[in-house]
Amino acid sequence: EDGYLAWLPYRRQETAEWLKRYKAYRQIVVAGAPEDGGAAVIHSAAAELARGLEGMSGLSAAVVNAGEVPDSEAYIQLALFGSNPEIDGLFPEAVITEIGAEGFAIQTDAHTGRIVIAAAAPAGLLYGAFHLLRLFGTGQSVNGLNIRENPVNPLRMINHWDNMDGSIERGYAGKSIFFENNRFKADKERIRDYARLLASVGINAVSINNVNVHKQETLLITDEFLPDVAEVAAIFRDFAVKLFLSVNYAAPLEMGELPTADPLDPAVQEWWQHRIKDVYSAIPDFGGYVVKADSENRPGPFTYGRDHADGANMLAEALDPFGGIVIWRCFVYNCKQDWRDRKTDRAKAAYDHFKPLDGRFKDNVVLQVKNGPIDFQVREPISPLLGAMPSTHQVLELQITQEYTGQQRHLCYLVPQWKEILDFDTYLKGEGSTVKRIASGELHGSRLAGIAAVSNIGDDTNWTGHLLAQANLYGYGRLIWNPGLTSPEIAEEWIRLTFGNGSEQLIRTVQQMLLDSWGIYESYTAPLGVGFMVNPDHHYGPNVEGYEYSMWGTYHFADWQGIGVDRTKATGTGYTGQYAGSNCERYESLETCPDELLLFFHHVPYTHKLHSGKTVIQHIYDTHFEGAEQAERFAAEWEALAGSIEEGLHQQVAERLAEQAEHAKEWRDRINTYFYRRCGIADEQGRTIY
Ligand code: BDP
Repeated sequence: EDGYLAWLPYRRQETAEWLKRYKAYRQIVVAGAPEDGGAAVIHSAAAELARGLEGMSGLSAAVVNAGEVPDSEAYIQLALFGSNPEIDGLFPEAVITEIGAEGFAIQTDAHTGRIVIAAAAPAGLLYGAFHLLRLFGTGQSVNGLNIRENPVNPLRMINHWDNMDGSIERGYAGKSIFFENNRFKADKERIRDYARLLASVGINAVSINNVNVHKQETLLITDEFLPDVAEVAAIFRDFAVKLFLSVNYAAPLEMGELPTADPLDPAVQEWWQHRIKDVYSAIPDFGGYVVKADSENRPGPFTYGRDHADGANMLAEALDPFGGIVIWRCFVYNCKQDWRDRKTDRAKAAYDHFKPLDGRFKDNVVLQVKNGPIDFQVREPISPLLGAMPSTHQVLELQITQEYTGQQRHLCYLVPQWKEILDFDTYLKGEGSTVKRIASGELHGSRLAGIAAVSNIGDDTNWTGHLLAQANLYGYGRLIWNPGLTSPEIAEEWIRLTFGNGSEQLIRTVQQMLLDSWGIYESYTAPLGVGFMVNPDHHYGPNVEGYEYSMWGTYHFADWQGIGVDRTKATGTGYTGQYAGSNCERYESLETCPDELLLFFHHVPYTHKLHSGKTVIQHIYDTHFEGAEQAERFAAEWEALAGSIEEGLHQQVAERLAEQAEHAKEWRDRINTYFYRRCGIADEQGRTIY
């Protein structure tokens, strides 16, 4: 056992009860598969069912023809609506209309015990198959099933930050599974396994190269690499995942083919049209381009005095005839700012750049907005840009890779963080204008919408380095399919599928560890929403002043009297003014600003009293002592599970948890000592501060 099979090991179910319940289901029948590409997706669905049932039951299972199963036997049937009148007859008309392009219905036929998975299109059958396997795998009843599911978010995407030299920007689990030595990897088996993993949690789109597009990756859209891109796209296609590429905005220039990349120059427009035609002849269902422009030294339309709408629309125009889209990132700010300047606020940048452009983007452009205004910190407020452009399509961007949350050496289950983000009320259209309704496109009636997130996988055998970090990839997919699922539910599913149903103690212990982990990580790192305090560049480990005198715009302004960034309208940068409704006042006022974000919005004395009743400085001391203790508790709790998990798996996690416990102490001591020396205020409990 090495974790390679992730949550799809289809472990042999040990109990007699399980076998009694499910062993009848060993034959899979496909009714009415289409001739075109969809047949491959249905094949993936049927093959997965056979594989899963065989693994779990320890008995043979197979895909068979309809005629081969006697009517009296229970079997699993995959069918597209409209392909078979008998199947259509099983579902009320209303159900058939309710199921969208990617949704599915699952029903148990009371007479025969047959389970029917029905959908409007092949992708739905694939998702339905994985859903059913999840029910089997977590030991739930399949009697009288009456399930109807549609994904809440239309675009459910993973962004890879993989470079063609094989490295991964912000990757913590080995090298790229796509590239090595500036080419595609010859062996693509692993990509196929990855595509299965993605499909199993409902992901439908993937971009395979870094948003920072360097010289070699610029060539991905040329004849040199299009055959490889097409091969990879075909693998993903079998699992209903659409392929996208990140492109270099200055490609025509960098490839030496034109003297400019000005989006309003007809030669540039023609150049892109030409390229895009080539891409679509290689990959007819290509998704489109992801673009990071005019950000962190990447080229973009600003060079030519054009704005982001000019820039995005030019690409959109060229993609439109083929049904492609442009995913234009809003992570745009001045990364060369003077740290002495207290008025320029990086947090304000995305809103200031993009909000005025609302209504100017073509209909096949979608803006990708990071969840927070700064950069994937353990705690940030919600980006005020989300939902603030009612006439523009938007997708929410999350980060699965744990760049600022312990780099997959620390345990940090991010689903609770994402849930908070999705449940946040923006008040943009009155009460209930939550981020999840913005992301899904519902709030503004947006055609292109959804969620994208930066991948946390690499070629480490267990995909994510830290085995328990697999729960973040799993949880991301499950949560964006249905944001109504809870963090404990998702955690429990993942644990049961990964480790089996054998030990209740294991399930409860790991579940609680996952659920506590984000809060614990937050407690021993940067306090009260202030962010950063990490080592520059690689971002691992504590360094309170690592970014304090740099040009990246990420400061905490700690001095001997106080700490925090004044972002109020009254006396600060005015960032709070970007929020709608009562959020603006809530953050503006010290009385109502939530404790956990206090230092993001306000500069306060160390003696300022939080709502919790503690002073800021005592809160810092307490949380850091407690956090380090909790990290130690993780290691001990995991130790106690030694007998109930395969040794290999147990060992992997034990090593990481030991490192976390040690490293949490370093965090504790560096942060506590820094603040103690700055302010000279003793810890009320007299603990050792160095
Ligand atoms: C930051 C990363 C950087 C990325 C950038 C981005 O540190 O490596 O290039 O975000 O999102 O979080 O473009």
